[in-house]
Amino acid sequence: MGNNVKITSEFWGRYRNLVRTEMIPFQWNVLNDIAGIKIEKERLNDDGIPSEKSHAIENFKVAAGRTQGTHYGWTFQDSDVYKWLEAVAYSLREKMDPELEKKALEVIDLIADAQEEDGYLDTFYSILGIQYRYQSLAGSHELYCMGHFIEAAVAYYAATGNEKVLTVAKKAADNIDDNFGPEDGKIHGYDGHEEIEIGLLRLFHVTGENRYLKLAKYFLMERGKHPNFFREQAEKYQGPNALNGIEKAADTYFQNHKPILEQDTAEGHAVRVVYMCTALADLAATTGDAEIYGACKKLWDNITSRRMFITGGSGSTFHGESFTLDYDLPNDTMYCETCAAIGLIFFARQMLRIEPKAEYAEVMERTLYNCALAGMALDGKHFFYVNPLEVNPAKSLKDPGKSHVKPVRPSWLGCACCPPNLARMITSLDDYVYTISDDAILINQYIDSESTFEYKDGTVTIKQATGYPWDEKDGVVINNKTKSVVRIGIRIPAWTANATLKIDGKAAEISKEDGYHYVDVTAGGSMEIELTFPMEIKRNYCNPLVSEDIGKVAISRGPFVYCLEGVDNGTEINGLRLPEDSTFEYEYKAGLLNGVGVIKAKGKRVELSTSTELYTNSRPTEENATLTFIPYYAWANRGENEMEVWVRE
Ligand code: FUB
Ligand code: ZN
Repeated sequence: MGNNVKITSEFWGRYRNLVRTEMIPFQWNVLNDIAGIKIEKERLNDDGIPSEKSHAIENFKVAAGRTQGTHYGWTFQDSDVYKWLEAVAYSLREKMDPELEKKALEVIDLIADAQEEDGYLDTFYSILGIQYRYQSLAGSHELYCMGHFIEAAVAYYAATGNEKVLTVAKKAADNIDDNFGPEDGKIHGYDGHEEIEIGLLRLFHVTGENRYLKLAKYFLMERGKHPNFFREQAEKYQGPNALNGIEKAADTYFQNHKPILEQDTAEGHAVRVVYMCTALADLAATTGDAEIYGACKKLWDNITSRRMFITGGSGSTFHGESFTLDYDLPNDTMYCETCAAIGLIFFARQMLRIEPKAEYAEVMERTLYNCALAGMALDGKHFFYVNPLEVNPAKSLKDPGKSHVKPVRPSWLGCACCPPNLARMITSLDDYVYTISDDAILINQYIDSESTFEYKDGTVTIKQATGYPWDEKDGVVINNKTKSVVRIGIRIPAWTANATLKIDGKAAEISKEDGYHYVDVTAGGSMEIELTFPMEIKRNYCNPLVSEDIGKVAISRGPFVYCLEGVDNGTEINGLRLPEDSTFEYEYKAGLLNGVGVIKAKGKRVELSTSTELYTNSRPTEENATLTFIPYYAWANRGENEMEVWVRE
């Protein structure tokens, strides 16, 4: 039976249905080039972005010898298919759908047919020159793609018991193992984009095969020990263009500047960093290695306390889609790629396996309900790659430095890493609600759900009844059907100081241990917990070292960060101000944006000058205005308009 978390939440139910009924079929059509949509470049006027079509399934057909043709798209085009397959796996886990299963089985057959005899799997090189494989790892993404396939295969196998997909994954992993490692005759290197490490660890967890753990560790520990590795490969490389100039990127771009255990700050490409950290934390949790854990902790602290936007986004510049430096968090030129948010959620989940600290669950929540969810439109068919905290559509159109900051979500993007990543994240949300360890079961996320865990010598069921994320209560019923006392840690949200608790109907004092309140449920017994968490509307301020946010305030309620959007507040919204003493009114509007809590406050608006002069010596005057805030995730669903999270106070 295993562990089963059945999400019954209205909020998440809608999203998960949307992924199943709209997003997965839509993405399937896109991957097959039959969606009839326009694919947009993620940056305007960038000729290097392939955006005529996806061609992702066709690449496999060509590699499998089923059709004639050539490869089209990025070197990592295969990963779009793998992430789709992974999302299908979780979706089938939640609800069997024979038609979808049929499609998935066809895709698995196609992937198996595209796999080389020796296990190598990558359509780019299978089509364009297998003799050049593993020779341009800075940009080739071969191991990255196989890592995504392995993740999908493990998920599909776990959901359905399909042996074939796991066999293909093991063959691919074995090929990598045959070609990489410390032994003479093998390549002493690693992929330019971390991901294979995550896949190998997942394969280890499902097969128990030590070689995969060893290989994942090898890739992680080798990284940064050979900063010249990519350059040396690139100098010799004669194969098809897999590099696109990436080999000239700084070592930090690839987290290749020093060994991982010595890296104190998050450097370079943000998605790469958080994927690397996810694998590193999984390795630390799996092996109990304190030094590796220390490295995870340093990077976690640096990201979340110095380099993360209030929405949970990360990556401060589009140059290299990268981190920059501490406290550099520009609101309207940043990157905040959807995949980086998703990767941070992965990282948080692994950190929770290592130590029961609610800060990981808090960051997971912040990132999930804000940056990650903003990555998709409410229709499940439009997606952001970049998630800004401030947008002026005219500037995005005219300023090349802001052409990546789109005011409206495109249907699909030339680089399509984010949409299928969202699909697999949302369909696997059940894996993020709890952390199970021998010491305790942690309730990390308040999500209406019914769960059964095989635990110790029996089972434990936990039912959460909550109207979260809008409502301020979670009723938890625990049934301990084991012969031991079971410890449950319930996260007390950090965003309120006024939470209260009742246990079996009686008020109880909250005692926080690293953010969790622990209770012991007797063997064979049950317990009812009622947690109330008032969702005060909060004013959030940034450390003044973040120069962009000085004198500004961001509004939040519960897990949601709020924003002002032009459609509710008119144009030139930078001219709005929320004085320190204005009070808030909150109303849940069921008919707006699929149901959102709206916050209103009295504020001021700079009166636009009647003069056209650029500079004057008279201070602008202000008029009264009502400011209307909506949750950040729901912005850009009502046409093109301005938006800002940080508002002048
Ligand atoms: O390189 C593969 C993916 O494409 C990255 O994770 C994204 O940031 C995008 O660059
Ligand atoms: Zn992405």
